[in-house]
Amino acid sequence: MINNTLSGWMLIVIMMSISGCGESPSDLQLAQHAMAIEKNDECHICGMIIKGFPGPKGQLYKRGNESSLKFCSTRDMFSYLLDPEHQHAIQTVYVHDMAASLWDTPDDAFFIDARTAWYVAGHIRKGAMGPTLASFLDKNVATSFIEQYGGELYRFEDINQAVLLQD
Ligand code: CU1
Ligand code: ZN
Repeated sequence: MINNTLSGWMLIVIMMSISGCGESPSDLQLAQHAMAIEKNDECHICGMIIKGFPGPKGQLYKRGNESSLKFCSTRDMFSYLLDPEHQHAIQTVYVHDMAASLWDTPDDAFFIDARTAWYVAGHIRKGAMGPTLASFLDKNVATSFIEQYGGELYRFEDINQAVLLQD
């Protein structure tokens, strides 16, 4: 009985420190985790239902936000992200690691940090909106993707409108 009460209190104390009681929201380390793409989620750019289309998806959090914007394709995500109006407000960005996924059914357990991912543009595989960026955690996997499907290798910061528009 005493033990139960004690551990109950400890749990409350732990939970208070996790949720950061008393801090202002701007001080909080926001929980901007990669979320699963749900059945009815629509692409923030084109409005398509995201699920059921091939190719890697993206999602991002704007600074200070706790819900992510989701995109049907890495291409639509980058066109949002490269817009000068949004660019500086973006905090966290995720894309699928296609090494761990089938192209037609990307697995939401394998979202990775988009800023450190490797990208292939100009390959022959199609995403939800046609040509798209294939995204990978591992450079070697990206390179073998190129051997099979063509295209060129890019880092996050090298991607611009011209890269997005190539097919
Ligand atoms: Cu679309
Ligand atoms: Zn879209």
